[in-house]
Amino acid sequence: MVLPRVIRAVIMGPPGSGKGTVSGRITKTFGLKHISSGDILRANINAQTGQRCQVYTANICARVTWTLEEGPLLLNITLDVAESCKDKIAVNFCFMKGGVTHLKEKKELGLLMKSCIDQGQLVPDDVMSRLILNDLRAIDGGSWLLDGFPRTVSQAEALDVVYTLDTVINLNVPFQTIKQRLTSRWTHLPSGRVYNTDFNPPKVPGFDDDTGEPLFQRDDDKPETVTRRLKSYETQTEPVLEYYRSKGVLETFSGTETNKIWPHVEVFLQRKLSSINQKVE
Ligand code: G5P
Ligand code: MG
Repeated sequence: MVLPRVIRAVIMGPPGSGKGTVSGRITKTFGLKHISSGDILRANINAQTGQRCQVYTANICARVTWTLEEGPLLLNITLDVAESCKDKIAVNFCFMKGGVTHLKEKKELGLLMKSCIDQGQLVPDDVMSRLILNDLRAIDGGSWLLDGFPRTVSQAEALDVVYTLDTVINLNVPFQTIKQRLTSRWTHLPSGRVYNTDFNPPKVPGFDDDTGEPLFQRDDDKPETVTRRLKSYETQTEPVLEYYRSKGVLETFSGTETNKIWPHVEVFLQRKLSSINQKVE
């Protein structure tokens, strides 16, 4: 389906409600770009802390003669190539004077994100908003579907300053259903593709269907962490639903099975797109 004009949408719902699964179907059917805050955080953690993927580091030091009063300047170039992201080799050039402060800060930010996620807590609003708004800027006018952001009223307000949303899809799935699902989830970290040993198992157990790369179980899917994530959803994210309801953009879909919820989401989005088209004509 060809998109008529830029569409900006958000998908919300408790942890494990199927946001990633439904987003995959929306992306396939309607061609919006899927931006998952959790996937972005996990990719940042991998890149910055070197965890969960092998990192080869080559330090090339070159002494450069400098004519300033302070004397010679040490030019330190660090090249990191993550084995699991061979097709997306990241090259960081850090020009440092007086130590490795910049790299150290990046690593500490990665550890902060990891520690929040592992404890089932939210990453601070300012870090999160900067991260996501940067990514949205990079899309440069294309249509997108935000999954997992905003998660607090403060994040919703930060998004509002820059973009007007066309719709907010809310997946309303009972907490009891969610707890069972998350313990059997397997994720392909580089792409964010999710599997479930009961609902949508991979063709080869433990490996991604498309790339054949290994799947991981998320650390935050432990039962006690899931309980904390659900609590934080109730206290910090549910007020965001009210925020969007009052703006008239919230559309809620309730149920316990994604396959039953999805056809309603699909029809809703088809109608939404054709009403936007009519307004454009
Ligand atoms: P994430 O990564 O955004 P959550 O907690 O919002 O994590 P999660 O866990 O990714 O959400 P989901 O995307 O809603 O869940 O659900 P999913 O992955 O599609 O489905 C869950 C499982 O159920 C899968 O195995 C799927 O196959 C299966 N499934 C789907 N439908 C069905 C069904 O009908 N039946 C069955 N049996 N199974 C099904 O965020 C992670 C952390 O990052 C931080 C926070 O610390 C957060 O906890 N974070 C942020 N912090 C601050 N601000 C933000 N904006 C942040 N965003 C992320
Ligand atoms: Mg998800």
